[in-house]
Amino acid sequence: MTDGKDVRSLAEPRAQLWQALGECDETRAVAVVRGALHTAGRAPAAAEHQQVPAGVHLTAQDTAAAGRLRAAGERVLLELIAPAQERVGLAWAADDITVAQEHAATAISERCVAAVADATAPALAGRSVGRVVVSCVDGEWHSLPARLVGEVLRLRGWRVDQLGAQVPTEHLVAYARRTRAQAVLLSSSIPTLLPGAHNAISSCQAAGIPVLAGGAAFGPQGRYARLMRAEWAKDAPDAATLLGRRPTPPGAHAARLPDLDLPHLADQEYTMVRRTRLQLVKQTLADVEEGFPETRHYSERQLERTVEDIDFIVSHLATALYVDDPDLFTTFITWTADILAARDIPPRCLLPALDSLRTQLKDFPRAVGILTAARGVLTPPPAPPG
Ligand code: B12
Repeated sequence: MTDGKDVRSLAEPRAQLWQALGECDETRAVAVVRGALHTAGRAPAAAEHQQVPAGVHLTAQDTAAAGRLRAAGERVLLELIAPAQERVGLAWAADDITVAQEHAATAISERCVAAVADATAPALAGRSVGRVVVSCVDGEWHSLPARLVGEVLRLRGWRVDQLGAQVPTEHLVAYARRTRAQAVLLSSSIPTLLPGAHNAISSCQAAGIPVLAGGAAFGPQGRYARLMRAEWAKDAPDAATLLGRRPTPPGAHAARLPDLDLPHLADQEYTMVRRTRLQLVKQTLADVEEGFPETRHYSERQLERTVEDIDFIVSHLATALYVDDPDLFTTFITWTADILAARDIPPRCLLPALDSLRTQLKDFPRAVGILTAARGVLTPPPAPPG
């Protein structure tokens, strides 16, 4: 990290990249990234006193220069491209950009990551401290976070096999075994995929392969990864440190049943909610139409969206039951309420759905507790007078 006075600060490229993403200008975005690499990769003395002429490339023959180029690549990935992507997410959530603009910006970010990989390739020659697989959980489309992590590890000397988005667990395990990977780095951004992540973790471990989990889905400080007995890293540098300690491969054994890590699953609440999901969604839609008469005039598309939203609510409820954490659901409801508010839809429209589910699941104490907590988030007590 640098302060504002550092001549190699990325503040200016950050603003330029954001502008290029907003204008969907891929050529400009890549030029900004290349320029930032060049600036960040300069030796401090050179950066302070000299102008390095454009077109002069640092090569791997110069060890110090190669080291600087790798460090610059890491900074550009984590301090320039990653924050831009996070800002894209915030802009979408605030309804400042459309889904199409968000897709376009992400495609450009992917191109920027590739530009860093190309530019830093000469600084890597001959170095490999080991081999790892980086993969998304089955069903996970957010491949860019995993890609960023993999690229940083590559810059730190690891040979990285990037498997990308939504990798079926059996294929992940087979691949990691075949390549004798020292670890699988598992990425997930969407909490509803946690049961699948758990399966991937225990299947890899059963095959004797250590797992390092990361990404927003694993919760604050990776609390759900730990629940599933995986190591967790908050970011790529953290992952590199953990990998450097050479995690001990677990002995090969049969994959664990989820209940072994999560004894609360014995109450069957998660299983029942998962199994009756379609019925729950159908009844909730009927109750929402009852409690929120505007929905009766919805177009087919609006109705489809409402069904998707209810399905997302039920899936998050099931996941909160899986990890036995009401916070997972209340965080999701707060997020949904913010998304709705930014689109001038009153968050209270979620209440009929929560109430319907609470009635349908009245015999499931953990589910009722979670839904009640979420209701409390949407209906905070009135502020005391004065
Ligand atoms: C781009 C994007 C997409 C793209 C993904 C394209 C791609 N190729 O990656 C598309 C359009 C496909 C998409 C789809 C969806 N998305 Co989206 N998406 C995003 C967005 C804007 C950027 C993701 C990103 O690249 N982030 C940048 C990286 C750098 O941040 P990061 O994820 O935190 O990763 C860092 C660390 O967490 C860590 N890390 C990550 N993985 C790992 C792994 C290991 C091993 C380690 C050590 C570390 C590590 O290192 C990373 C680098 O520093 C985010 C917003 C955001 N804030 O991230 C939303 C976001 C993640 N998406 C969201 C949602 C809801 C969805 C959809 C459900 C939308 C929908 N209704 O269809 C779908 C889900 C599809 C699915 N099944 O996966 C929400 C999730 C909210 C939530 N709590 O669930 C977010 C947060 C948007 C928002 N602002 O609300 N999305």
